[in-house]
Amino acid sequence: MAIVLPTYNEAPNVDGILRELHGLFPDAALVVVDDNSPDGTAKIVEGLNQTIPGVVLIVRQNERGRGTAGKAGFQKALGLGARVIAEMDADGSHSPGDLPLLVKALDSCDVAVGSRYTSEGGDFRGSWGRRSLSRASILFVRALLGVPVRDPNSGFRAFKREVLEGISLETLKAKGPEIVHEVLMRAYRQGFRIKEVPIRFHDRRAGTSKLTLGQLLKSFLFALYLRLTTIFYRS
Ligand SMILES: Nc1nc2c(ncn2[C@@H]2O[C@H](COP(=O)(O)OP(=O)(O)O)[C@@H](O)[C@H]2O)c(=O)[nH]1
Ligand SMILES: [Mg+2]
Repeated sequence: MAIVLPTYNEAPNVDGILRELHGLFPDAALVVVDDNSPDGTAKIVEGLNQTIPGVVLIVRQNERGRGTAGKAGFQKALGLGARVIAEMDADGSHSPGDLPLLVKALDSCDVAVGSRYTSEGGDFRGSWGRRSLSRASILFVRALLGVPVRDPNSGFRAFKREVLEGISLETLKAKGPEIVHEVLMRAYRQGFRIKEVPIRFHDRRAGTSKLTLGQLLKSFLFALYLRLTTIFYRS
């Protein structure tokens, strides 16, 4: 198993997350993809190599983006031979404790999506504005993508290896966080079985979000683009 964690300025958070993950999955490779964060995230991860042998660090010097970082992590995980590959944020929003359920769900599906909008899951962030923005954006994204999941924005997911091998990672277009939509849509259209698993989504432990309004708008446009490509593809 491999767990992919894209990081940008997660120095205060990354150590705790990696230790928790190692405690839960001692044999897993923990693939951190850092875009040369100015706050020294990579140095901290490097230091952890001593105590957690499964830590694999990729530092990208000249590239920046949640999307391309996630893709690089997936490719590394496949190269390591992992049968199950998970992805999650490294800021504490995603709880390592929710991951065992996601992995277990793969017994009866190919992609397990960690979902806030399930009866036992939830969005526990303090800001009403952020919770509402997520709810609103999801209505829009869900309608465009046409994928029957309640939380298509989720970046907390587990995949069987075959899924990542089957969706042509090298041709993914998304550079930023909108990659979660592109991967989900490709998996769905390839006929892979998708299930949702409850997760409890929290405020990041420390630091600030890298999601900008511009990025949010870009992800709407990108969802629209994804929709158009499917219409074009069908005709
Ligand atoms: N490598 C890399 N990771 C990123 C980048 N932007 C965000 N991330 C990571 O992706 C995860 C989610 O980003 P975050 O800023 O928390 O976005 P939010 O949860 O939507 O507010 C975190 O682990 C970030 O460190 C980036 O440009 N490069
Ligand atoms: Mg976050």
